[in-house]
Amino acid sequence: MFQVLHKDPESKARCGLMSLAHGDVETPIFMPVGTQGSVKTLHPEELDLLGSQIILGNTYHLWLRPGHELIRDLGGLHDFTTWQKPMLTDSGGFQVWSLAKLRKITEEGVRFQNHLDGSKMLLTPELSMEIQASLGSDIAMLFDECPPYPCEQKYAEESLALTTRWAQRCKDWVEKNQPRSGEGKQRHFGIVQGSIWADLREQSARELVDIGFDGYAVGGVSVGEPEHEMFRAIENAVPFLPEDKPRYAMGLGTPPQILEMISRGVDMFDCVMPTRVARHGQAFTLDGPIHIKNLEFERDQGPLCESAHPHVARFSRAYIRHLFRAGEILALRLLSFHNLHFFLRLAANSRQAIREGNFLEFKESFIRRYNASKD
Ligand code: PRF
Repeated sequence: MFQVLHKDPESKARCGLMSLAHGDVETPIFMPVGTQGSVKTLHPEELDLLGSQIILGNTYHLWLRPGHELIRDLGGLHDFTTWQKPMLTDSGGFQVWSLAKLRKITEEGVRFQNHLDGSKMLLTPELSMEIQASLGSDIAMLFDECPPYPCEQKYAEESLALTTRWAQRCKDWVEKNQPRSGEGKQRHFGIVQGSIWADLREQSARELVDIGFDGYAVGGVSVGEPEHEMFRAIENAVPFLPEDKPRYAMGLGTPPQILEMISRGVDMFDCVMPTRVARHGQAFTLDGPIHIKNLEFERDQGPLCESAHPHVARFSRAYIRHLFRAGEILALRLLSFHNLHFFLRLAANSRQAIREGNFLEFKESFIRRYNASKD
């Protein structure tokens, strides 16, 4: 399902092709986040216009509302949303952790009060896999525990052991209930945990690889740790992951962080940041982020960024600023579109640079310019 096509001679960066049930995905890739089955404010045709190859959905949200059985009965998440390209679903553990109340982790799973109506629920590895099977995503993530940062080494150790036991339970569920093989098959990715400890990251990677999955994610990063710890967590996991399987860093990051991760051998990224900050008036540009509400853009007739897509570049910063200040929904749509374009283009330009053998040069010149106007 995954082929490495080009390797950068100077770093661990690589270009690959992932073949999924709903189509092929070129890596490195950025995946727009569509938590509730919608990438906020955008029409699927706009996602196509942006060249999105794969988007994300969330087990936790879709299970609570409208329910995975309803989505299954209506033909699965692709038919329900009309997005017919690949989709990846996160397993729910991380979202229970960030959204639900009164969470309690036990061997069985996570008990919590749901954030919509307060009712008591239990999410287990088996149920997470069952929900993701009903949604029919191309890639289902395993049910893991993401330890908080900071946490004691002993906690990280026990949490990791639990994540490995849960990974085995996920695998057992899949083998028993999804014997289907071949092209249309749902793929399953393990999630490496272990917080900031090198030996735990190695142990986690080795244990997951022993169980055997279609791809591997590094979780438990971008949870409040300093940036160098985040890079170290990736460096400590990647050497123990197979070359010929995709690697995914969950919930990352700023544009420079994404480039740093690509140079460390990561193939896949997702992050709510481009769409979330868009709704607060922030736009990404090659010279770093700008806040469109600022007075300095009142009479700015230039486009948001010289690299903006024509869909957005036709409008001046002055006009978008006006829309934003006037509370016009178009402003949120244009900024969301623009920011996703920026991240998708970053991935596409990285692929091209890797193919041409000059990725490190591309990364360094991008970061230099992006950070130049910081101070
Ligand atoms: N686990 C899962 N989803 C995630 C994370 C994780 O550790 C993170 C952490 N950055 C984001 N999303 N299942």
